[in-house]
Amino acid sequence: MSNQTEIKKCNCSMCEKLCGMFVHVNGNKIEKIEPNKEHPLSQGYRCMRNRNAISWLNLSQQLMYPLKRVGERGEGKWQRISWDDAMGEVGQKLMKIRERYGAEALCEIDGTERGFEYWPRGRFMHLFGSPNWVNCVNICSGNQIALHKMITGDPLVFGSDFDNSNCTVLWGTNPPLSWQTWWIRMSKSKRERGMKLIAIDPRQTEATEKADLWLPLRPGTDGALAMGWLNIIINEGLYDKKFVEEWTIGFDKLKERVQEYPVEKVAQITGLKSEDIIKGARMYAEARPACCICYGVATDMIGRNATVVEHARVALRVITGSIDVLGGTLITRPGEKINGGAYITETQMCLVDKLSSEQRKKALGYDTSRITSFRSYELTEEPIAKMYGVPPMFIMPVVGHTSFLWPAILEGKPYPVRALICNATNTLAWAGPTKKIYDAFKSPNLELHIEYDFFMTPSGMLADYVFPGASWMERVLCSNYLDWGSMLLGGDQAIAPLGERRDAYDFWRALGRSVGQDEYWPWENAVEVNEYRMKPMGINFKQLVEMMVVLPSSIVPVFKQKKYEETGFPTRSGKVELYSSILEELGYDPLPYYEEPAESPVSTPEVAKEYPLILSTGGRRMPFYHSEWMHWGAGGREKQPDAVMEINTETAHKLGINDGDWAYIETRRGRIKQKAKLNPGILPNYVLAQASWWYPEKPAEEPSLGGVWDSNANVLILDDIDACDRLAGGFQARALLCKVYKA
Ligand SMILES: Nc1nc2c(c(=O)[nH]1)N[C@H]1C(S)=C(S)[C@@H](COP(=O)(O)OP(=O)(O)OC[C@H]3O[C@@H](n4cnc5c(=O)[nH]c(N)nc54)[C@H](O)[C@@H]3O)O[C@H]1N2
Ligand SMILES: Nc1nc2c(c(=O)[nH]1)N[C@H]1C(S)=C(S)[C@@H](COP(=O)(O)OP(=O)(O)OC[C@H]3O[C@@H](n4cnc5c(=O)[nH]c(N)nc54)[C@H](O)[C@@H]3O)O[C@H]1N2
Ligand code: SF4
Ligand SMILES: [Mo]
Repeated sequence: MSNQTEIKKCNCSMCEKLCGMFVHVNGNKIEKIEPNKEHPLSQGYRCMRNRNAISWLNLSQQLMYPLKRVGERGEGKWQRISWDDAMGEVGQKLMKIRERYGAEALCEIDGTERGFEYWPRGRFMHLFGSPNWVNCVNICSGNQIALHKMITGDPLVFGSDFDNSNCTVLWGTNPPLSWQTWWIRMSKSKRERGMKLIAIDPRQTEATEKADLWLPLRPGTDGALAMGWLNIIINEGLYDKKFVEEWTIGFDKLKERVQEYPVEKVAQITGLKSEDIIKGARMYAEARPACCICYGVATDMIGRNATVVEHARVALRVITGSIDVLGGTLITRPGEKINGGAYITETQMCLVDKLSSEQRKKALGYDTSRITSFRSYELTEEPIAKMYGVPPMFIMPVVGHTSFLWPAILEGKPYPVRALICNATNTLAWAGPTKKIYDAFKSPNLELHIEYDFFMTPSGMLADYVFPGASWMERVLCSNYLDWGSMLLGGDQAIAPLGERRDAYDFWRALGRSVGQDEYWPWENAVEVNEYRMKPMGINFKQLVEMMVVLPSSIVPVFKQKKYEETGFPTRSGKVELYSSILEELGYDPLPYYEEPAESPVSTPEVAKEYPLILSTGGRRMPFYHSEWMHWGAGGREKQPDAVMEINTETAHKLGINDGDWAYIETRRGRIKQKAKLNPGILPNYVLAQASWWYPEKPAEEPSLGGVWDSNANVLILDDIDACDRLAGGFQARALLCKVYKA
């Protein structure tokens, strides 16, 4: 067999799109990778990251075996250790910590849901007894999902149907660089069907250039714009009266609320022209019901008002009757039967019920960021479970927030956190402010810090143990997109893991067994457990890989629209709650509203005197993926060696900065250096910096820590609890105040 090339059907997970690939394998070597044109989701798409996948896998910096720290944290001294020995030591420490401080003293951190499966982590944590998962999703879509579930019962966030839409709104997103597969579909709809495109972004991009209408608003004022659109659509009678009457509650109260946002006031807040605001509202509503608002991450990071913006946008979707219809926002429901049986969902695999109500209440941020707490999960759970027959998606809506974690480690408040397991996430790069995290990672109070990654990252440099992960080429995939809907996606493993790398199932199973959870991890490997999950559908893993994606009868052969006409909505009232009874019960405003960011030219004019520019961090660039692709030799740094910030051409010239110059960006929290890219189409007082930047070629020890202080925009962000998203706790990383000067 060894000299024969085999072609494996796999899914790339170098980002969350999971594009289908054919991987040509000889022995345990990958010869080439080709995009799979027959894959129903990606249809032959591949990006630059995937084109460089083989060189990426061959990077000498890929971790091959577990490492244990021997010097001080950050000294860069490591020794190789076997998985068994390392897990044995870790298990002992975890059990001691639990005995002394309680199970909640362990916190798990994770990032973009790499591999698109969360149940092994949930299962481990719930069996261990800790409610503390901290995750980037409360600044990235998880907050929106939690909110949607309260208002409509369904996680609408990724359901935009660009293929049939007549008007798509890009609200704080630039899909040509972030969601290329969506952008291809949008561009096709525009070209072939004349779909209208509206882009809401303070910066000119490829997307705003293609748009029929571009609204360059002042960063952070999105909530005011959304309230203004609601005002116009309601007062001009452009909404779907029948749907509103039959399927919503609270419309009259919403109507009253939006009167506080006349267009002139909104124009004044956002800096947009009244006629453009009106034009946008009409363009969107007149396309109903085939109109959709695409997911964008920008507003999730504006702090205080973040999730409330989405509350207003849900209302925009609802009053136009554009949910659960083609061209609007599609709803698919987990737990639906495929081949006569439903597979076991992630939430079911998580064993949420094993976590006592007493432990649930201890979750960090339980009383503060209440929509992403167990309390709100429980309030939404019953009607959803009743309708679907399975509990709702778990992970996204129930996450702790970083702002509460660092004090728990440093000061033991509200209780001590003594151990961290960081799963596929480079916390020192994605979260902030970097100094706070650094202090927590260095603290003697932190008795155990584990990282599980492909590489030694700046976060790993401060850990006690670093475990090597298997990449998409070295593991299988079985995902239903985190319990989003009822589709199931399967992909093969191309090669056996290199060195001693392990997939997530093996990693979490080993951890579970190290603390006595053996009976809950009976499956030997990921394929076995996937077959267990699929058994009710009557197919095995090999068949799933052959089929690539299995869809339930409601989406095949045609998407079944307006399912609510038969079932109602899975909310407590059975209707869409424009006036949210759950938000009210949680002590929040049941209706959407606008609030200025904690730091802005309006709320802190005295700060603006010294820091006159508005800073957003994190605009996506290819091929970078958060803190990934910084290694030379993988095809990223060759293309763009340094971090880039975009600034208005005239503004830059006034500051004596030319294109390509190094410039400092400074906020009240600190300063970093990035290279200026002049853009004549960006608002004159607005700067967009790349986030999560580090330099793998710099020393992997203190004080450099892979250059994590030099250009990483998370040095600059704001995470005072009062500045964070009131509903979900996300920190403020966009619409901050800064100054820029030549380096
Ligand atoms: N200032 C600012 N901060 C931001 C953002 C912003 O726009 N501005 N964006 C936020 C958003 S939207 C997100 S989603 C987060 C992203 O946050 P994260 O997803 O945590 O991203 P990274 O910091 O790059 O860390 C990912 C790490 O996981 C490793 N990895 C990748 N895949 C796998 C895998 O399959 N297995 C294992 N074991 N390891 C893997 C990578 O090598 C990398 O070191 O960042 C957030 N932070
Ligand atoms: N290449 C690449 N692709 C990615 C990722 C990656 O790291 N690299 N990350 C993935 C992930 S996890 C996510 S969440 C998505 C995010 O991808 P997108 O949603 O496209 O988000 P960004 O590119 O960060 O920002 C989009 C735009 O928001 C604008 N913006 C900044 N502040 C504001 C504001 O206050 N209001 C408004 N309306 N706009 C503002 C910026 O100018 C920018 O053009 O990308 C995914 N795709
Ligand atoms: S990295 Fe590129 S090819 Fe891979 S899943 Fe993402 S978009 Fe698709
Ligand atoms: Mo994200």
